[in-house]
Formats: sequence, structure tokens, C-alpha cells
Amino acid sequence: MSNKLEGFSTSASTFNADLDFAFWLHIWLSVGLFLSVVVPMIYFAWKYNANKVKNEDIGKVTHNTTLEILWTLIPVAIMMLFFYYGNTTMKMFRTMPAEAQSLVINVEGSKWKWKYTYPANASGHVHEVGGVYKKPVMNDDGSIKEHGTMGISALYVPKDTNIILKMTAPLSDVLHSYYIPAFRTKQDVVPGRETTLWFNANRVGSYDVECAEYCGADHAYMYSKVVVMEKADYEAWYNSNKGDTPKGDFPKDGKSLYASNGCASCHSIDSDTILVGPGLKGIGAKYDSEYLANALTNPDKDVPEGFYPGIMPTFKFSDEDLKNIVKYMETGK
Ligand code: HEC
Ligand SMILES: [Cu+2]
Repeated sequence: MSNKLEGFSTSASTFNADLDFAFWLHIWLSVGLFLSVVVPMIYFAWKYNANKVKNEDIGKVTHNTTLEILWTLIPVAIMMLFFYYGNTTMKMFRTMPAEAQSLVINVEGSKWKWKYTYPANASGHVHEVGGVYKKPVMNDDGSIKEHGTMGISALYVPKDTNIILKMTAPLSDVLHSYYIPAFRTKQDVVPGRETTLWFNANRVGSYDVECAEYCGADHAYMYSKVVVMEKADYEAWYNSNKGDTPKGDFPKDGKSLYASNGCASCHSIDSDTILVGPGLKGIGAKYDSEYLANALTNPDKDVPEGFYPGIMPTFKFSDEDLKNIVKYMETGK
């Protein structure tokens, strides 16, 4: 069990196998190249120490043609491998699939949120999904005027489908970057310009999206999710006209809720380490379920010693979600 966001340890798109192969090939060839230079260097420094070599011996040394050819050709061959795999994986990301066989979704990045606009469905309804972390508003004396709330936008997509994102930012905004570690893909989002990114997700689930271009004060909160759904679940949501949040069959257990609501960025679940808030290890033994539920819905009521009110956002969960997330804090499950 850990606090880790779903990152390079998760594999959920058709890109992953090729990219991970290229990545590890580069790592291990680089380790080999590094050792092939550094190990002989250390050995020769020891072997040809000034105390052991006489001047007259040095005079006789000229060169060794075979060695020189080998140490040129072998690294060149390895470099060509780097180039080959770098080039083929790059092409895989950059070659967009045909739009007619893909689902095209518009993405707008702005300080500091992501918004997704879907093509109109059969009855003309346009799903627009957006959300933002709202920081608390303070009074002059430092007390709280308005609580922060956490609402995370999510990109809902069907499984095994080519998805093309057409991305832009408003002209008055700044550079952002759309990054999905579990799909191994990332693309800059540029004010007033359109950039594209595509993927084909092959595992149902919910995966982190981070802004990967430092874009100002709340860059760290410019966070979103890609929710990969079974095709039927996606279609049902897409063709319905109500609720821009689908009721698909994606995980609603305590662990997923803990991850998708950003708790992990402020609380370690399996240690006493203080991140922004206290570590939650053993919290179930210290408090009852009611206290824990209250800590989420009314965080400023009981503030533990050494911490300040107004930092933990106020969450609005359904009764069931609240029960699941409290259970997760109590049992780790
Ligand atoms: C922006 C940072 C932040 C986020 C996000 C956050 N918390 Fe907190 N949390 C805090 C801080 C700071 C405190 C201590 C002050 C307080 O109680 O308000 C706290 C307190 C708590 C407490 C009470 C601990 C105690 O010893 O009394 C619990 C339980 C808790 N958080 C759980 C959660 C859960 C679950 C989530 C996600 C749904 C979450 N927090 C999201 C910062 C955060
Ligand atoms: Cu950004």
C-alpha cells in the first residue's frame, strides 16, 4: 500500500509496451556505455601509475588500429539503435489516427483547470466537463470567509478507442502541458494555438493527469483524471443529456476516492510523515468513524495541534462515498 499516484508503475494504453521497451533499452545501453569508459579508466589509472611506468616504455607506444576501429564502430552502432527506437516511438505518438475512426474531444487548459468539450450527441446535447480546486477565501484577520472545495474535472473516454485531443488555451493565458503518465504521453498546450495528442486506452480505470508546464501559483492543483470506461457505459453517458458526470462503472472504493480527491498530496496514509496535513497511519485507532467523517465535511471543527484551519478543503461526498473513504482510513482497504 502506498501514497503513490498512478504513474510509470501503471500501464493502460497501447503505447506502453513500445515506449517502456525503448526506455529500458536506453537505460541499459547507457549504463553499459558508461561502464565501458569508466571501468577501463580507473583500471588504467591504477595500472599505469607514474611509479610503475618508465619514460622509455612510453616512447614506444604509437597506436592500435583494430582497437581504434572497434571503439568507433561499436558506439556508432549503439547510437543508431538509440536513434531507431527514439524515432519509431516518436512517430507513434505524432502520427494521428484518422479522425473519422476516432473520438475527437476538445480540451481547454487555463489557469488552473482543464475543461473537456465533447461533440454534440444524437439529441444535440454537448457535454462539457470542467472542475477546479477552489482555495479558501480568508478575511483580513486570517479567519475563513469561504471554505475551499475540491472538484476535479475528468476526461471520460471509452476503452479500446482511438481518442484525439484537440487542445488549446485562451489567448490571455499561459503555456500548460497535458501529461498522462499511465499512458506515457504528454503534449504542450499553447495559448491561441491548437496542439493534438492521441491515445488508445486498454484498461478500465481512472488515471492521473497533471499539468507538466509550470504555469503559476496553483500549477500544483491543475490536476485532472482520465476515466476509461467500458464502451457501453461510455455510450450510455454520452447519449444521455443530463449530468455532465457519468455514472459509469469506475472505481468508487475508498482507496480510489482517496487517490482521486487529492488526499495523498496532503496526507501520507501509511506513515506519520507530515506533508501538508498530518500522516494518517493508525488514525482509525485514535478516532471513531464519526470524527473521521466530520474531518472531511467540516475540517475546521477539530484541528489537531500544530496545524492550522483553512488549509484542508471541505469535501462534499455522497453518504456511500463518505463511508467508503472513512473505512479506507480506518482499515487501509
Ligand atoms: C490541501 C491539503 C489537504 C487535502 C487535499 C486534504 N487534507 Fe486532510 N488535512 C489537511 C490539514 C492541514 C489538516 C489539519 C487541519 C485540519 O484539521 O483542518 C487535515 C486534517 C485531516 C484529518 C484529521 C486528522 C486529525 O488528526 O484530526 C483527516 C482525517 C483528514 N485530513 C483526511 C483527509 C482526506 C481523507 C482527504 C481527501 C478526501 C484530505 N484529508 C484532503 C490538509 C489536507
Ligand atoms: Cu498548467
